[in-house]
Amino acid sequence: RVRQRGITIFRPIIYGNVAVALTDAEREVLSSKDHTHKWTVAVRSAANKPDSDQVGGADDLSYFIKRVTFKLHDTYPNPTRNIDKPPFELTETGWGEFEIQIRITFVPEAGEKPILLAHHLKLHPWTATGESEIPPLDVAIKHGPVNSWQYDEIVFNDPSANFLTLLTQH
Ligand code: SLL
Repeated sequence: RVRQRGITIFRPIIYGNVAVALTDAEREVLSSKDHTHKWTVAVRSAANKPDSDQVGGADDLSYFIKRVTFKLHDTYPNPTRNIDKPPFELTETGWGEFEIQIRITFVPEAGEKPILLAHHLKLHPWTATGESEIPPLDVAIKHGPVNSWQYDEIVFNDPSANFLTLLTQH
């Protein structure tokens, strides 16, 4: 395949999680009564355009991303979760924070190896009580959703001609 020597192209992303503390009523209906939070981990486009979140819209990374794999803590059943279409996100419930391994697999035309990212799942508003202990649930519920996101750029060096065309057409 023909590589475009000397060309570097990148796509900005954000990855991370949002988490909310569950109320007693919400916990009641769960199969795992020890779960305290509902959270969503996601990889999204950081290209700031209107119409995001729409499949096929500006936030749709599927023109160059084929699959996002979220590897959860081993306490979860089937901890390796593959997401094969946008939005590249996963929602779960749980009780603890842990490191999520994120593997991004590109479309075959890219001829690029998958990349690995790591995200520390954040559930607790650690500063809400000004202490290093896990804030009590009532404090967490009052605090509202906890967000933890990182900006990054996926960099492609010497992309193939096909892939370069595909990237620049979006
Ligand atoms: C801790 N190192 O000890 C962390 C591990 C694991 C969290 C946290 C779900 C488990 C299930 C879950 O929240 N695991 O569904 O049984 O704090």
